[in-house]
Parts: sequence; structure tokens; C-alpha cells
Amino acid sequence: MAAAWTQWEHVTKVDPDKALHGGDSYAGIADTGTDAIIIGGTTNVTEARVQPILDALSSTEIPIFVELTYRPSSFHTESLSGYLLPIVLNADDPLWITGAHHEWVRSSDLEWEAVHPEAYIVLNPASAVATYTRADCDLDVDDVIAYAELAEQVLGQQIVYLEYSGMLGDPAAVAATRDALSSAQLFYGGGIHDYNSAYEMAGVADTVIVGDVLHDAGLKAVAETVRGARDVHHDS
Ligand code: 1GP
Repeated sequence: MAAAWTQWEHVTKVDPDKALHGGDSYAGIADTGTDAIIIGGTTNVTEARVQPILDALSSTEIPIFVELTYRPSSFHTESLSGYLLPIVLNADDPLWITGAHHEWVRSSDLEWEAVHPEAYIVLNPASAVATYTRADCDLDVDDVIAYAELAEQVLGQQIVYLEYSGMLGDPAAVAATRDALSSAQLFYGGGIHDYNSAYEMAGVADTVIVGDVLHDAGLKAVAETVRGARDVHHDS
């Protein structure tokens, strides 16, 4: 059976460190038409923050994944489809390549079939994730492509994630990266905030991920980004 994410065109990422917009509810996220929910952020992916969100999503029928970051943790809920485990390929701090993961594997009782690594390439030097990981974001397109090929061909990664968190990336670089992959899924995240930005990035990535727009502008704005991503696939 193909992995769940091969069907994802649009994903909504919930940051457990940020509040929802206005009167929005977690349960309303699925109504935007998004394909899946990832709960994750650079800091505070802790049980105390994540478990209440999982509880609020208990009747949600789309897949829900928790993206683990620094702290080793695991969650128990029927509604959880699994864990995504980021490896930051261009981190200068090995904590984010194998260090935190090693700690997590040591201290957790893992069901490996529920754990899926993601090979991140962090590209916005001003983002929290770049600061924490001390990512080398001074990369040209060929550098990015080389990381993507390294991820897929050497490290056997099935998900490559171009992370521009907080800014809209360069569509040409995203397109060139997707062209360099043979079967890995290209996730794109960063700066998608409306129909047009979603349409543009969904045209060059396999899966687009929205984060800040959920917290800053709310569910209606997320639904617009879903519409943009869907229209690319209908138009092609
Ligand atoms: C963050 O890639 C996601 O991890 C989405 O980025 O918050 O900029 O939408 P934004």
C-alpha cells in the first residue's frame, strides 16, 4: 500500500505553541478540505501542549501526525496516524541530524511502522528552525538539489521537505528540486497565505504545507489555500 502522504496535496501544520485565530476550533481544520494535519513546531512539542490538541481532534477523520522535535515524547490516542521525525540535512548542529533522534530512540518504546522520517532542508535563515538547528541556508539551487538527491539516493528518504518557514520560497528552486527526485515526495512549506501563493507552490511541489496562516488568519484563509492547491491538480 502506498504511504499516506503520497495522496496529500495540502497539509495544515498546527503549532502547539500558538493559539488558533479568533473563534476557530481545531475540529474545524478538517472542514477546510486539507488532506492531513501535522502537529509540530520548533519548540514545545510536549505532551502538555500536544495532548489537548489531539483530544480536540478526536473525531477528525483526516490523518493526524505528530512531528517530533527536540524532546523525546510519544502520545497515546486512537486518532493519531503516526509520527514524523525530521532530520535537518543542512543543520550545523548534529543534535538535529541524529542527536535528538538517538535520545528519542533510547528512551521510547517505538512502534517503528508508525514512525516516518522527513529529510528537511531549511532555507529561511530568519526562521526559528534555522536558528535552533544553526542551519546553513547559504545554498544555491545546486546545493539544494544535491541535498535532495543525498536524501533520496543515499539516505533512502521518502520525504524531502523544503522548509522556508515564514517566507515564500523560490518556485524555480522548488521545481528543480522536484525534478531531481525520482520517487520521494517533495513537501514544500513556507509563506503560503492565500489562493495565489498556494496555487504557485502546489504547481512545483508534491505537497504544500501551511502553518502560520492557520494561526494568524484562520480557517477561512486556510480554506483559500486548499482551493489554490486543488486547482493546480484539477488544471493539470
Ligand atoms: C512550517 O513549513 C511550515 O513548518 C509552514 O510554514 O508557517 O510559513 O506557513 P509557514
